[in-house]
Amino acid sequence: MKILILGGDGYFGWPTAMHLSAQGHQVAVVDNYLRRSLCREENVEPLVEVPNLHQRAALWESVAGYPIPVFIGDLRQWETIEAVFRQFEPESIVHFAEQPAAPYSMLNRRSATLTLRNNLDVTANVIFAVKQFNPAIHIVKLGTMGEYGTPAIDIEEGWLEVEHKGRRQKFLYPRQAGSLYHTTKIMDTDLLWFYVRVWELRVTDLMQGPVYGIFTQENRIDEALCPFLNYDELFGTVLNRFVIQAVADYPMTVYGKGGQTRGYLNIIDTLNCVRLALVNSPANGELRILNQFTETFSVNQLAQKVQSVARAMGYKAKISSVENPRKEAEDHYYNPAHTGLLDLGLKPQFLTGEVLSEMIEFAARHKTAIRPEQIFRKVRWD
Ligand code: USQ
Repeated sequence: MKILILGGDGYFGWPTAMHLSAQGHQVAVVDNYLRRSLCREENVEPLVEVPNLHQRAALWESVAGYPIPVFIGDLRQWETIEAVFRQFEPESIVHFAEQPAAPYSMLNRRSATLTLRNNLDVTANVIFAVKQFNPAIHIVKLGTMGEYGTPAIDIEEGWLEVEHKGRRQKFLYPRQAGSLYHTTKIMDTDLLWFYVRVWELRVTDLMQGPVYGIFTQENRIDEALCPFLNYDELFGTVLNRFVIQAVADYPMTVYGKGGQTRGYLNIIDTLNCVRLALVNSPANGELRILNQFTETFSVNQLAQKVQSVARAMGYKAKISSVENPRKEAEDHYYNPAHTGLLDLGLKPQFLTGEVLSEMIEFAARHKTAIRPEQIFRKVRWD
């Protein structure tokens, strides 16, 4: 399959590109290095410097033998997306090309409008390009479990059958996000659903939970192939942050009561889920929604897991409760369905002590690069 990965430089983009090319697909990547430039602007660098896309593609071809063409450009510009579609002629698109961080979207007015414009403009351009160049293209779009929020009823997989005054209809499951970033993902879903109805596009929306991890099957050959590992408050996800904090002897920053519960997954499973979605595509005129996570944990449970493994490795691994800079429920019901990807064949990689100790070892190898001042800067939702 010819697969075009939008946002190919990111935490998921590059590992997905290697994974799909190693499975025999023809893969190309596009990126404008937005994530890198936002990190530089905000002075929050990933733990390890990552080579640029051209360098990573050359390294991957030299060690694994698979070429990955690289396009550098801004997908908000029609000329960019048009040129890439004409040259590569994709059969499937994996759309990761978004500003991915909730705290960044809540930083100030500029970061908010950048998030809105970037995320919606790129999604709209993808839709228009697919319609113009090949409406049979399967769009696999990265959404988020955060679209649903934390309702007091069970979360279904994308849709809810509603009975009202004796009549029934299926609707998109009610969504109420907890940040502007998450709200742009709701808007993406609405845009895609609209164009699925009017233009009969073929779309999978993957509602992913927070991801952790660094290693995949493909990047163990050379550390230069590993993805960004952000541990700062803006771009780092919670478990990756806790691992670095434990190694840096920085008390783990549990926000508020720590009862916030989410559906988590290993980065290896992100790649498996995207591949399974691609090889089992929906029909034209279908918006398929899959909840993409493997286990639910509260923030307290995550901190305790990191603490127990890190202590066995000789770290103090203290946990501290800090005032929650976000506006979110800290003690809530959470029971989301997630059978769709298991039915497609997903074999989950669970959060074991071994997975955690490997992450801790990686962080320890790069301990001198950890900058404690970027761990907590209190980006408040209010
Ligand atoms: N949290 C802490 N301490 C920290 C950092 C986070 O207690 O130091 C808490 C947060 O308040 C939140 C939970 O941990 O309740 C998860 O936070 P996170 O930063 O790992 O995840 P989030 O901001 O929700 O966003 C991440 C990704 C985003 C993805 C989302 C999936 O950055 O791209 O869409 O996870 S989900 O959370 O299911 O919406």
